[in-house]
Amino acid sequence: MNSVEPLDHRSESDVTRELLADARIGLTDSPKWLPPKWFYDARGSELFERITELPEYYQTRAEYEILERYALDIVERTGVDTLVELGSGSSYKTRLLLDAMRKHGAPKRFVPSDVSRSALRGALSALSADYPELELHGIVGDFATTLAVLPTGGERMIALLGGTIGNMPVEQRGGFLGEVRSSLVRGEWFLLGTDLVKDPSRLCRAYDDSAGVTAEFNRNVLHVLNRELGADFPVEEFEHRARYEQGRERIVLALRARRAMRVWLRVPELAVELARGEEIETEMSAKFRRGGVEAELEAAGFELAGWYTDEAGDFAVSLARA
Ligand code: AVJ
Repeated sequence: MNSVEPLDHRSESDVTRELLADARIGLTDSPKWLPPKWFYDARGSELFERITELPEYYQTRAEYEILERYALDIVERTGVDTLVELGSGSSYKTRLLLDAMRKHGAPKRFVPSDVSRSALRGALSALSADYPELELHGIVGDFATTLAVLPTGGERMIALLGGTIGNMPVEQRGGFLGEVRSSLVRGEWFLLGTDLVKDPSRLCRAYDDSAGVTAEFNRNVLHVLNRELGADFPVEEFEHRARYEQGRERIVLALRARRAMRVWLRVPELAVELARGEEIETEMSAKFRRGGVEAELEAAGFELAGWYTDEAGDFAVSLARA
């Protein structure tokens, strides 16, 4: 029997403590920064879903196109019947993999995991209606939490789609990929979505859309801090910034204070001073090339078994064998 209630090993106070620790480290650093996983409360996850539909944000459509064309090939080559998705969100694109698994044989189990409980519940209830034969097992948590409680058994594949790996600083990616590799046994599979290096002006537009949805998404992290940590960020006094760092081939999102201010985080007391024009960096989104993805996968003990791109060459899905 499937449950739309995901497993949540975290207590509310664990989450608050972790957010506070992150805020303490990031907001006392120079430049100031916050980890992107805190964007995704219920509202942040909804705003992200709206981003995926924006005309400027090509990534989700490109990855959908890839999976539409190659999901069956991927499933046939791997023979997987158990899919674990990290950062699953709505799991909308993942349905293409589940559909291919149905065509090929039968999907046994799907394990979506996300930091947003509300996004995960929404995905689970839609999936349980449309895939009644599928064993569903949702996990609320970040990547580390999920990898630590990964179900065993079946022919498994771990998927990290949407280009989310680009959020990790390059120094962290090796460690993360190593953890994915060591949670799998030899011969199991990893499917990785990566946004590709392209014209910087298209990249900037994808992260600074004309409807202002990305700006709202970016500012949402301050609403999260205000609510969860009793902070008093004047959210509207922050300007959304998106720039492309050519040398590092990554987009950086930041929130820029329109005026000097002192912000209080009251659990426990922490005062943060911002100068007029000072930025808080809220997200990195690295862009990739085939050679780099292949080298990083190999360094972690994977073998690149498939490289799939959309027609325009905007996005890639890599199939890697442990
Ligand atoms: C969900 C991490 C893939 O980096 O493009 C979209 C998040 N941020 N617009 C990305 C995001 C601003 C997105 N990922």
